[in-house]
Amino acid sequence: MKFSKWALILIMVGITGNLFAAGGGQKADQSAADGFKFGFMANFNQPEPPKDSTRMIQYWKNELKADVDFTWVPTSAYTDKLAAQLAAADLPHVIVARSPKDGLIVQSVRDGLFWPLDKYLNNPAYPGLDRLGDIRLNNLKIDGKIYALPKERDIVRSCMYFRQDWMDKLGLKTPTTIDEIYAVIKAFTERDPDGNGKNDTTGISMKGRNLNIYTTNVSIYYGGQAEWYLADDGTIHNEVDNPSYEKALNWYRDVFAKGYIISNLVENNDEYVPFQQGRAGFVFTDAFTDIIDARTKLNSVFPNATVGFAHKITAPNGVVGMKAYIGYTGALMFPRTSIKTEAELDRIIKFFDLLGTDKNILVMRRGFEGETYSIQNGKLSFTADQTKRFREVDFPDADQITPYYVTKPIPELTSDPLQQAINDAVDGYDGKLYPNYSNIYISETAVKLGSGLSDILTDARMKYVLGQIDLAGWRAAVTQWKAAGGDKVAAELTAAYKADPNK
Ligand SMILES: [Ca+2]
Repeated sequence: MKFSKWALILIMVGITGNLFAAGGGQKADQSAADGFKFGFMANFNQPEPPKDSTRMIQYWKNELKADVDFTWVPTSAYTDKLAAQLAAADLPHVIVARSPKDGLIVQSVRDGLFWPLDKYLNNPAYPGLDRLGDIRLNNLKIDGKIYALPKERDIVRSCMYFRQDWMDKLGLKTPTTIDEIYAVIKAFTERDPDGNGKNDTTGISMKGRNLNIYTTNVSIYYGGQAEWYLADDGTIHNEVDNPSYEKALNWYRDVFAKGYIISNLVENNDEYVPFQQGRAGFVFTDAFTDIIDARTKLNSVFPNATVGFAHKITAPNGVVGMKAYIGYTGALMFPRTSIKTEAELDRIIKFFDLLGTDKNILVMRRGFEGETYSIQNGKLSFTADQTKRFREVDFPDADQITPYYVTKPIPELTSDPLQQAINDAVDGYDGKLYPNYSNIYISETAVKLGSGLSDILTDARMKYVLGQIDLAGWRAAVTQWKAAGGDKVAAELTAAYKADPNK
């Protein structure tokens, strides 16, 4: 069934009443097959905004029957543009929110500007949306409800990479515990892994400002959890309350004192540089993609050097775990100013659910078989040229407009064994993922105080690792931080958690 032009205009301007219900229950069930129009404001990263003639937009129009009126805004200008449009209450049916929990969006949600989506989630009638997963969706909650569909990204991101050629030379195995990590960085420092007869290498390279996030990682390797975690008593605590956190700090303090980490930790602003120069052989990271970048840089100096990685570290309590990354880069939101009725919302959400079928995910992820990928023995593969055509010509900025971007309907092969090992590690990760409860709930105190509050811990953490203060000094800083707002943040996160009917 086709809508008349007038009906389409009614939908566009959002003054329609119960148009879809008027067509009978049958009609509402036909997903997007009838063809319809909606407006969509999104950011783009390519040099030019995607044209309506691209394969991507033609696919939406011809195959998915969605005639979308896009407003493309350069990523660098997007946040200001969205703020202006929000202030004017002039929004299309769908918008990208680059930071869907920043103050302006949270206030707009509390003012009733956006539709809640909870009724579509964990709902068997929307199997596509179900693929987005609870971790991502929980991280989008505002006051216990979900108002956004995540533009999904990986949740499994914490790992470490190292000079595999040094490991091989010294007879070391991929580390599986914090003590084995220690053995690697000790050997990289003390056993001349580059074989030049000089005492000129060390273990860890790190940016000084990243000590905070990689103290969390080591705390988890000692059995801790994410930065803000749910304790057994049902209240939310900061990691500094977990005994594993002091163990992690002591680990770094010892590593620094022994010289198993770069000596200019405080000033170092680029963890790649000592690694690339062959001065350090081990790097913690929260992005698997860094491994490939690091290898490229390393091989520009040492063409024969090889890189390995580890991501599954077993804590003393026997648990393999890592931080759950937030799992999205921006999200799609649905303004009430343009979508006037639940029936209209149903229709648009059905479209985004339809994007979540295997077939449509594959199209938005890799394009078309024979053009930008091929399938052999049930596995998908593609060349660098095909990827370039997909990203720059056929499906430019596809990752800005689809919720589904890291879901792989078909296993994917690459010709690079290291990249393949990374893909397999991410896809096959079966350890624990610890959510950060400050991603799920909002503390007004944390918003108000911003980074000024965490600076207290950041300063003390570094001083303790460098040996400039003792344990009593660290604990005094924790007490100071709690009094300055840390306790209040914990209380507010706990209250929000307890008030959440869907926790
Ligand atoms: Ca040496």
